[in-house]
Amino acid sequence: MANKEGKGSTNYDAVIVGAGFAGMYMLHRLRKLGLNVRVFEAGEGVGGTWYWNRYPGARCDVESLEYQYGFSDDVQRGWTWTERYAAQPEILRYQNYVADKLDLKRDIQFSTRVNSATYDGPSGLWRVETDKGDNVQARFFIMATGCLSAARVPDFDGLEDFKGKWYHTGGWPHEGVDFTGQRVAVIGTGSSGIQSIPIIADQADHVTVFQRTANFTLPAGNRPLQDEEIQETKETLLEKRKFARTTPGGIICFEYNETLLEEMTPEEVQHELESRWTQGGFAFLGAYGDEMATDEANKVAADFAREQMSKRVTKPGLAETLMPNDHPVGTKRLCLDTDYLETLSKPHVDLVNVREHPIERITEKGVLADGTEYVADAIVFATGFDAMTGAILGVDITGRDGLSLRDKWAAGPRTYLGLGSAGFPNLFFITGPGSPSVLSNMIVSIEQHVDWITDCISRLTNGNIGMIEATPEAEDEWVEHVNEVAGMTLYPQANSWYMGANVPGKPRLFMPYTGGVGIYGEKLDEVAAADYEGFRLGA
Ligand code: N01
Repeated sequence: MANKEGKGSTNYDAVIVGAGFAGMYMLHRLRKLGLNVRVFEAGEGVGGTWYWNRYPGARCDVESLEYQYGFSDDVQRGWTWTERYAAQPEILRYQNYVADKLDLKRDIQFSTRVNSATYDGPSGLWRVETDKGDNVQARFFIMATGCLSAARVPDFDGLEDFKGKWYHTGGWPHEGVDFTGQRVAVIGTGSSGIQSIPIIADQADHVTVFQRTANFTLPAGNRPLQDEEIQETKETLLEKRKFARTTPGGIICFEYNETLLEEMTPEEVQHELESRWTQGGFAFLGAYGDEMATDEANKVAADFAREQMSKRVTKPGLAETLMPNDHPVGTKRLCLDTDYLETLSKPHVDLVNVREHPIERITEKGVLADGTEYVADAIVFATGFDAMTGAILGVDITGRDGLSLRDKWAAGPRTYLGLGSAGFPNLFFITGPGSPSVLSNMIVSIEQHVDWITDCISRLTNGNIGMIEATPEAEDEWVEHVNEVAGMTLYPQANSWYMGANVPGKPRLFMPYTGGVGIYGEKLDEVAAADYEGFRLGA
């Protein structure tokens, strides 16, 4: 199937958009099939999320021994992590190590953004156009654009008047920013704000933090890794990854307790909450089986979390503003921090609650909220992303019979298994909406999808089958199932980016699949074993 014209031709077997973890592994697998592949990447290097998010304090919230590829013993043995939670520079170095080891960069065209992709029915090819004037064709078109890659600065009036410098955490300058001696305004208290504020406050003369929603945060407990645990992982990683794929979150450093709250004694509950809080990370959301399912059970964990958080706040009167009380714990992404709450108690850091009185505008000198102008030399927008659909719909995708994906998804994303969408033949999403994705260890979910897509393309190629497309019926059923399962959890209660709630006008629906990586993987296997049931295979 490889294109006879070879590299440099405008015809490819597959075009992949994005060279983060997903695009890199997809490229590797398709090349192994003998396909001629082109990857387009907007950044100047590989890395995706970890290429763009260079803000101070950027760190993964999944442990590094698990947040790495698990498909090659050779690759994993050649890399040694240094910290329990790797910082962004180390993860980016790792990605470059993998890209070089597998010689991936020769098939990646950097500094190139894909503008549009149009399916041509008669030829069965996708025509892909980029901002650098490329116009290429490919049988398979694969979106490896990540779930949190369309950075969003809210539409504040007056930003163009601001005389200082401003930054978004998701597009941080590569040379870094030195805030020494400055007054800095930080807008947003999600993971990015909570990670960056302590480091910014270490440098700046004064920091004003604008908080719209107080978030649950727990100490990350970061530390250097010990030689023994590194070695143990090297010996067992590939085996452990098989097991990770059977778990709800693709993470094995903790287990979800399936016992319901009412079946436990108060002492047992306290023990579970305490030990998981101390462990740090998402273990806290698995203290008992109904923690994310009922308000009553969740409240016990939320009260515990608030109590622990309060202990860390020493500035008089501050704790009340910092206590999250408008959403169940875990329904907005849990934050892991290092010294966040302690930092807010420092004399040169002020917290402004903009929940009741939203930011009115940006002025020449700073930020205006509730009639007060907060003067700043620099503004940091830690305001998040148009999550899960933003990067996909950032490309103007047109499928069969002129169907626009933007139109089709106007009321919310519709996919079959998060992998494909009816009306868009041979288009695959890696960790698309409707798959576990952001509720899991992303690399486990990426590998799950890439392996499935590779097997699928191999089946098509070997069977001389030109086309695969989700059927509308299978898609309708899957969308309904995703909604139904989300409805069995507390997740839809929060105004979160999982729900699209952070983007004005975006349809509100819970986008990831809450059924878990293991159950979802069984479904993927069944579909493939039934010769891609729910998809139409054609000439
Ligand atoms: O973005 P967010 P993020 N006025 O959307 C506020 C992953 N990640 O970049 O909550 C005032 O969570 C907004 O307020 P509200 C991780 O999955 C992981 O921090 O919408 N405030 C919120 O406080 C994470 O969840 C890591 O009311 C406004 C903040 O901006 C995801 O990326 C590190 C506003 C945005 O928080 C996104 O995190 C970083 C407005 N107009 C990110 N608009 C780790 O691995 C928005 N906000 C640890």
